[in-house]
Amino acid sequence: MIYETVLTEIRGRVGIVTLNRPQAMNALDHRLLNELMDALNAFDQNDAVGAMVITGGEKIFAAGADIKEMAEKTPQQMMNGDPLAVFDKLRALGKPVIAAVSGWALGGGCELALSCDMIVASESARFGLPEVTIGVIPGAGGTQRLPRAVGKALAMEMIINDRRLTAQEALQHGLVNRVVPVSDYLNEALELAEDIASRAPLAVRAAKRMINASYESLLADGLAEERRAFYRLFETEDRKEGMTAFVEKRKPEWKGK
Ligand code: DAK
Repeated sequence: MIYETVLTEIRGRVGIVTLNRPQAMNALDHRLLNELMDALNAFDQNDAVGAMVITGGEKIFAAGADIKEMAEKTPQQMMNGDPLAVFDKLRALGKPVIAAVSGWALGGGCELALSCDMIVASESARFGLPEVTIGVIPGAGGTQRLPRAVGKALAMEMIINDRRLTAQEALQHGLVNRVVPVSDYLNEALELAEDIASRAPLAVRAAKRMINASYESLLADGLAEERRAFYRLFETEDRKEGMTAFVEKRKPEWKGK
């Protein structure tokens, strides 16, 4: 398959996709997103591949969604085209995907890295979600994945105040797996991917799926369960006793009922 905006290669047992729109800072336009997903799907189906790496260039991973492509779009066109729904498909891949990031990972580029299973960063990597500065918000998972990765306080600052993280800060806050010199980041990611590819494939797939389930869906499940538990407690005698005791300014007498 010949692509225009990504390069693909299999090295050892690792499928590599390189984002390749350097003239546009690897901005994620419609074509690039489709080609990226097509290439990843092909690697996911290929038994010779055990893990995948997405990378960009040394100076830029990706500068986000293509602002020039988006600028004239109507809300309806954005929703109908939904180019960034590609990120949902990325999550559904069975084999682990590592982002090898050097230079800027901004906006949708940062969200792309966040959608991968691990991130290897070069010392020059920089992470940010500047969407608010152009009047939108992260729309490809950033508001949901970033707080889970770095915590609410820092996520608020990054998304609302356009605070950008250096590679070392990203490591310190748990956004990336490791930081290595620029000359090594791709090799480091490839070694990590090769190590994954050498392990029991079904166990690796299951491990990836389950870790992502804990990370992505259990919060929603947990919140729903928490609410159900709260309402169940509302039916108990002790709940009534506790609230009544508060109002009557006395100590409650618990019955365990
Ligand atoms: N889109 C289009 N073109 C871009 C671009 C982008 N995101 N970023 C850079 N370019 C282009 C520049 O316009 C310039 O083009 P020419 O002028 O040469 O034609 C060329 O790439 C080189 O850029 P610079 O001259 O700016 O290069 P510098 O080295 O000075 O700066 C930079 C590099 C990456 C710091 C800077 O270019 C920059 O700040 N870029 C914009 C970063 C940004 O704001 N990214 C957030 C984009 S918004 C959605 C889900 C998600 C999203 C949207 C919708 N839905 C589900 C609906 C996501 C939104 C975003 O990501």
